Amino acid sequence: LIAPTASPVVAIGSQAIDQAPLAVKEFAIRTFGENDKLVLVVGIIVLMIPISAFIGWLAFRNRTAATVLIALLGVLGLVAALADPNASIVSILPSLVAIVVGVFALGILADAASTHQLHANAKTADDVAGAGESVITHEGFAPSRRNILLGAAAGGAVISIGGATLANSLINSNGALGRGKLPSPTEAAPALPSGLQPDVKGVTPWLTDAKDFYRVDTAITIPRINANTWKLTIDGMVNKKFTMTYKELLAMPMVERHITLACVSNEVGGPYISNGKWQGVLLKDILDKAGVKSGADQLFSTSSNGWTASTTLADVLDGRDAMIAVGLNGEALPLERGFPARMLVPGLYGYVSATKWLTKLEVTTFAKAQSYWTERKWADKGPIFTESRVDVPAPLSTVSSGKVSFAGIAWAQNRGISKVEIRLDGGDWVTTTLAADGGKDTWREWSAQVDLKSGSHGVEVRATDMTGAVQTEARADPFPKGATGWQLIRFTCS
Ligand SMILES: Nc1nc2c(c(=O)[nH]1)N[C@H]1C(S)=C(S)[C@@H](COP(=O)(O)O)O[C@H]1N2
Ligand SMILES: [Mo]
Repeated sequence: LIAPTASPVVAIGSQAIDQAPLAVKEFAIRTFGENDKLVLVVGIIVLMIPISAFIGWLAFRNRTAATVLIALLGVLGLVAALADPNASIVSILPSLVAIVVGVFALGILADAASTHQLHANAKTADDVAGAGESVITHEGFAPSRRNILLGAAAGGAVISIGGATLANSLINSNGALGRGKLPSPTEAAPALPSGLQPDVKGVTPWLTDAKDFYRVDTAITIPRINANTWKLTIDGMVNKKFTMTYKELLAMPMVERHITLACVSNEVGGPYISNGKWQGVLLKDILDKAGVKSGADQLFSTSSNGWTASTTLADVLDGRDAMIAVGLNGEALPLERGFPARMLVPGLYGYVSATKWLTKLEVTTFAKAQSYWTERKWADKGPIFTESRVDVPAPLSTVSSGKVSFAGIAWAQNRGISKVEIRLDGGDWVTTTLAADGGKDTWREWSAQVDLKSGSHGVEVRATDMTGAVQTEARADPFPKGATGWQLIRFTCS
């Protein structure tokens, strides 16, 4: 209730994420997708069960050692909570409370269990009074030692899960202080043409609902920032360092733009891409106010939870709509999207551009500063590759033979899509029909109809961007700079 992000489970989970070896992180993202953090928290709670059982067992043999172990577990949570960049003195409270409760609970449970044992022994010796106890337990009424332990385990699990759920709901509720209606943008988004989506059942909606947006970040608990006290600092290689408040940011000229955001961890054909209508202040306007000194080549952004990103400064200043976004689809940013402000640079993968819960911008050089993922060996620069995906038919589905409908999306943010082709069963490439163009920074939908006989088929897709470059066939994994290759899906015609 006092410091949800300092809950021992949450704090240890956050540290596990930041300290985990790259291979483990990749495995977690690949295997559990957007549930990776839920799996981690459940895993921590499950791991606590055998550890607690061991301490309970130890308590019968060496009460002091067991008490020290319980306290050490709490200290672990305390150290993890203090490692958070936003840690304050209240961050030690949840773990301190956990230590006190843990030590007392151990004492009470171990006493209860050993009293029972005493009675059991005494009974067999037929000398209950000699045990010096005033209450004589009766078989069937007295809790057995096993029941005490099971009860303790169940109670502990209920308390941890309940506590974690409560902490999480406090943190994730969309009520952040100062989150209200945004002023209208100075420059509204360009009017959209009709026909952005082909008329095919199962296509991806062109504009992604805020609640359906993909989410990728290292935050187990979503930062809950009070916009009334939030400040953005701009410093580093600038003529004039300054800080600005949320109110000051909203008072600057604001644009509204449709921009497709994509994650570098997306596999070919994967789901980590979404398209939104963003409202924000152009980064160029902010940097002009500060005056960038020559020699700088990196914009290093920091989030309230310590996460950082390295953005190529030239990309921010080359005229594209790189912005500090404060709104998504006509509303203030939802908390999980980075409220009160996040960065967005069309054409760059999120890990080098889309800092959520933004608190600081530092103009610097690549030689001087390394960010969260580049320290973990991902590429310094993350331009988005020209890519495409098949959404209809679904992989391994069965459709009726005859005229078969195909549809999907293609993207090359900051360049735009000029052509999408599909190829059936390794035959010739066929040009598809492009849906209307929503702008060079958004994905573009495509569709086609092909006559097919019954049996098993495979379809491949490839896009060409507005520079004329064709999507590369070369297969590459997401690490270290994004997956490439043509998607191939198999389906059956009945
Ligand atoms: N503070 C913070 N910002 C972050 C991240 C993060 O882990 N922490 N992840 C980045 C990555 S890798 C991506 S792909 C985008 C995803 O943005 P979304 O979750 O709003 O879709 O956010 C970026 N911004
Ligand atoms: Mo990402």
